[in-house]
Amino acid sequence: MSRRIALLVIVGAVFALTPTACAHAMLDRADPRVGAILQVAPTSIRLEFSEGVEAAVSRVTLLNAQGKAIPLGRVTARSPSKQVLVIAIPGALGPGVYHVRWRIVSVDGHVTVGEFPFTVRP
Ligand SMILES: [Cu+2]
Repeated sequence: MSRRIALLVIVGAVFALTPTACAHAMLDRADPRVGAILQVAPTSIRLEFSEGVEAAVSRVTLLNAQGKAIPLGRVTARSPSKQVLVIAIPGALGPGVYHVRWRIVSVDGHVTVGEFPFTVRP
């Protein structure tokens, strides 16, 4: 085997060992929707990810326009595939712009973060 072919074989083996199923958990769908303008204040946040996530170690925060955190319920996983997180909003949200910020750990142990706004209109 020539040296060049040996090198190609090694590179191929490294690619084969990289788990192709490891796509990081990205936000697929959200309720409230990303950028939504709502007439009625939401009472929960539902986040659907592209991969299963570990609810126990995932964080979701809701910030008002002043950057103050709104108290939320516990993060719970809702689907058998663990791709859906639901978080209750116990208090009534007044009119304004809010930001949902998430830091989640997918079942493969990788962390992804993101944020999106929604608006409550009176
Ligand atoms: Cu990953």
